Amino acid sequence: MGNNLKSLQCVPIFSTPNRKVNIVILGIDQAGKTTFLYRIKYQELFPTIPTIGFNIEKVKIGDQHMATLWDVGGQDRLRAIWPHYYKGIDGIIFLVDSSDASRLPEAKYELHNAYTSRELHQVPLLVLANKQDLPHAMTSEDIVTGLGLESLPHQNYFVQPTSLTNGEGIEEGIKEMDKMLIQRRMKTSQ
Ligand SMILES: Nc1nc2c(ncn2[C@@H]2O[C@H](COP(=O)(O)OP(=O)(O)OP(=O)(O)O)[C@@H](O)[C@H]2O)c(=O)[nH]1
Ligand SMILES: [Mg+2]
Repeated sequence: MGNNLKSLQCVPIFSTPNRKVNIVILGIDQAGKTTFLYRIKYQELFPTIPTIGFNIEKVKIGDQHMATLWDVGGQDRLRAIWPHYYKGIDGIIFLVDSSDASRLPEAKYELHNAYTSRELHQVPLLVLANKQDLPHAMTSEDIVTGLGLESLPHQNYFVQPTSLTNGEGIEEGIKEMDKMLIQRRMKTSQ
């Protein structure tokens, strides 16, 4: 009996299976959504064409999460389809082209419009201030103000500067999403 107990104690405990989460990647056209999807899936930079419809990949996030990432087309005429991806969503990644201040109001409009859907409330939001490698890229603070993040219906967001071209900030952003997913789960299970 004693021996049996000892050997049981030595068995590694895989008590945290991968948790399945759904994450939708939003942002207006040219922000870098598809580039991001393939960058984190294959750790490579792939040439992209504008997305019509959606792309989908499964990616491990942190130690606990197996994420299904939905990358949807961001062209004006395709944005009406975004709400079809909100059901059962666990996280949002919103990309912005930080080098193009002229389109920030358009991005803000679409982000706030998305938040009129209640499914997105309380869901962690990771904003990627992308294209930091380009001249005059806006800072995280510019993006917080320009997107009006403080006036969203909830305050569970994080802004991460990234360059998908040179890979900067991607890992940090994913780590933050992982953290926010865990925090949300702990909060909802209380
Ligand atoms: N310089 C630079 N270019 C980038 C970066 N990320 C993406 N791009 C480029 O931006 C362009 C648009 O990228 P996509 O990933 O196709 O953009 P998207 O958001 O998926 O666009 P839609 O599918 O039309 O909604 C491509 O030419 C990318 O190579 C970046 O960090 N820096
Ligand atoms: Mg795309």
